[in-house]
Amino acid sequence: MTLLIPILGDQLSHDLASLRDVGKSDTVLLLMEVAEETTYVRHHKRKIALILAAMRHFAEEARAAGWTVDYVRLDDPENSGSFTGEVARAVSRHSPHAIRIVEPGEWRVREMIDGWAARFDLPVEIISDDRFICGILEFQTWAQSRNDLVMEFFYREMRRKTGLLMTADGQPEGGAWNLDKENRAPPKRGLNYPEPMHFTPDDVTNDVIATVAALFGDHFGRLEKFALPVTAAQARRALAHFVRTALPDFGTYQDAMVTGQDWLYHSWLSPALNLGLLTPLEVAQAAADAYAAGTVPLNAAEGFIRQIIGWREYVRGYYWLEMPDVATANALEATRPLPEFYWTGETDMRCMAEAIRNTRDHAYAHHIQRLMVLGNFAMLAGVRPQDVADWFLVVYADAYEWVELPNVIGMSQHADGGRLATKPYAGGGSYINRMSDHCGGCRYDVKLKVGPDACPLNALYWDFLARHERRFRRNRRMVQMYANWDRMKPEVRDAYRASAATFLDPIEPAARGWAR
Ligand code: FAD
Ligand code: DLZ
Repeated sequence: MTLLIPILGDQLSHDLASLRDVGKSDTVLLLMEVAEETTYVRHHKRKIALILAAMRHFAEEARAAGWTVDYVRLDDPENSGSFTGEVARAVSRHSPHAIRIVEPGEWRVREMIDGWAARFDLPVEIISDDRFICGILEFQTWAQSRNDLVMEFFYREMRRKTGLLMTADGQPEGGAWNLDKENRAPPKRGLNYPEPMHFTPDDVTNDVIATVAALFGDHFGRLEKFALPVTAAQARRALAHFVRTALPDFGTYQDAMVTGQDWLYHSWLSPALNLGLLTPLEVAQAAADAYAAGTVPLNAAEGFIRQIIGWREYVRGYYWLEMPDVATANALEATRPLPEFYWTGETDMRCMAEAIRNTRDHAYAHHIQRLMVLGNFAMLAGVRPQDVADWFLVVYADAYEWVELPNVIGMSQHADGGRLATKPYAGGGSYINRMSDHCGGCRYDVKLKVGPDACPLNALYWDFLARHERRFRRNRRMVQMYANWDRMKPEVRDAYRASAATFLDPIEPAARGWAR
């Protein structure tokens, strides 16, 4: 009697639910490097290297722990290229009596797995992924009990559930649930930015890097200077390093952007978290412990914990609640193709060029770059949300559809019509100028409103509000914006709209084949 346990590339946790309460001697763990996963979008080279390196290290560690591991490499001449094809070959090799697997992160893969029982004529047990703090059904129950899906209320439930930053009598530590108002400081001169912990690739990782360079050399992004953690032990060191060096200032400067500073006080832990090298609970607990020890202030600990047990859990629940329709949602009826400069970085807008450089070099950009620079421009310009979603899925080392899609379609493009965010995250040049040092060195002048030398975001912002007036005018959170628009003379409004069109019309659309 053999039990076959497939472990997917983002399930690299030694305490995975499928591995509990099974005998090692009659179980085979199956890890599969497959072309369908490496190319269903043309992922950033660094992202593929990270996942394959982490998979190979995980397999080595599992073998050392006494498991029988069947590992299929990309260069195996018999490799069928898909999860289903590789499970079929493993079924022939091992004749299992059953298959057991933790639910996958993506709808696409769930549909594949749902077909396995009939296809292989075997019992297939699909287990909840309890690395998440909130189960899929638990989120659905919460959502059904509410008129709207406000993250803040979900987050409070997660604080109560985990007990993180809660007093003994069930109140939020410090008296307030959310200290975001303290977390919007612009960058100051003279700040010291810590470097995240870098890890020198070992032979296993170098072998993967060579394979990726050979097979995926024409994919977007840099592979050089790969330094990400690829094991749970490394990821734990990276977490401890972050808590010590960056977390104390994480809250205050969470929304800041500085030219040449690619991480500021952010953790860069999302790649490790999303692979399963760290659990959300241990990451959040480390921040709470640092607060309890007096080494980080409350606004930092609370702000960071909110991202993990609030936003991260919330978007995962939202994904499974809203799929599959949310993948094609386009409430603002945006039709423009993604501009080519998202791939080349060749734009005079310094904020955009800097965010794209960071993305190309590290498969990383921090949250405000993703939301208020790259996402904001796409939404203001009316780029088709599915083009935007493809780009985000390709370029970030932490991008899996369950977390990328809600952030793109819901949070950044407002393409779900406001189900996730009550107001579009739209900003003009003055927002970028306040929160970054980019505008000083930009070829465009942020103080100019219209014309060829004006920051394009200024006209794009008003053009966006004008285009979507019917939808947004009655939004309580946008009353002030429309009051400002109403106060403008008609010729000023026309000048904004003409300036936006003059900027957008010549933009070159992305060449086909960058993403898919
Ligand atoms: P930190 O700023 O240090 O935050 C700590 C952790 O909180 C992150 O590691 C992450 O796990 C979690 N977190 C913070 N914000 C979010 C959020 N909105 N949703 C989910 N988790 C969050 N995150 C991904 O993990 N994968 C994606 O593909 C992804 N795509 C995004 C696309 C857009 C348009 C936007 C606006 C955000 C996206 N995010 C995504 C969320 C967020 O930007 C990243 O999690 C974060 O930048 C990762 O860097 P970090 O680890 O340094 O984060
Ligand atoms: C993203 C990715 C890539 C690039 N390659 C693989 C792979 O070869 N084998 C694998 O098991 N997983 C890979 N992944 C991650 C999967 O796409 C991910 O596990 C599923 O989408 C479920 O979230």
